[in-house]
Amino acid sequence: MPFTLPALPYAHDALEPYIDTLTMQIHHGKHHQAYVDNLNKALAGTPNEGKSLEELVKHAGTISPVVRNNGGGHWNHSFFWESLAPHAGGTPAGALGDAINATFGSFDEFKTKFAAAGAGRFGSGWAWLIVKDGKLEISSTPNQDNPLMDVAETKGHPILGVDVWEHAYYLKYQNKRPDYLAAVWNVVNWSKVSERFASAK
Ligand code: MN3
Repeated sequence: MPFTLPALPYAHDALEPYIDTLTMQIHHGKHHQAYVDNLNKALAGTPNEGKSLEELVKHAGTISPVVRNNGGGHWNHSFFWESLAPHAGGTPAGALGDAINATFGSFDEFKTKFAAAGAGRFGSGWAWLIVKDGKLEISSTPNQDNPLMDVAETKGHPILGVDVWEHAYYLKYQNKRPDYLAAVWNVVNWSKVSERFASAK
């Protein structure tokens, strides 16, 4: 079964004014669609055809670069759309909020460190909040790699991922990646992230 583009879990304009409508339309409809199409094309007729996306991603080091990049792109974006929501943001509560405070000192400290990971990623990539050995950690990956990959510098279970490719923010924020990263906090779906935290532990 070929992979398909998942529907956005909200309207293209639902994350305004933090993430603009045109960016969402192009990001989901063109960029993510292209990862799906190129992944299907690269897998067709190969022994990896029919494998799950998780299986492909876990073995990123031994699959072809085109499958690694487009499989990672498909996994990362599917995860990203669900990490965001309209009328979201705020401060995470419950076990996740407690773990963030215990690990990073405070929610503000966490946000500063996460933003630094995103802003410090040279070129294109992702910033992540992961669970590693039961503990929270911030990491970043280049290109469309992610912390599930065998090739990741820091491996773990992602519970939040933020796309820092220019295509994620350039139309509205141009070169100001830190402004985009600051705005994203208004649309982080903390209930989804909490759910992932509970199952990753
Ligand atoms: Mn992207």
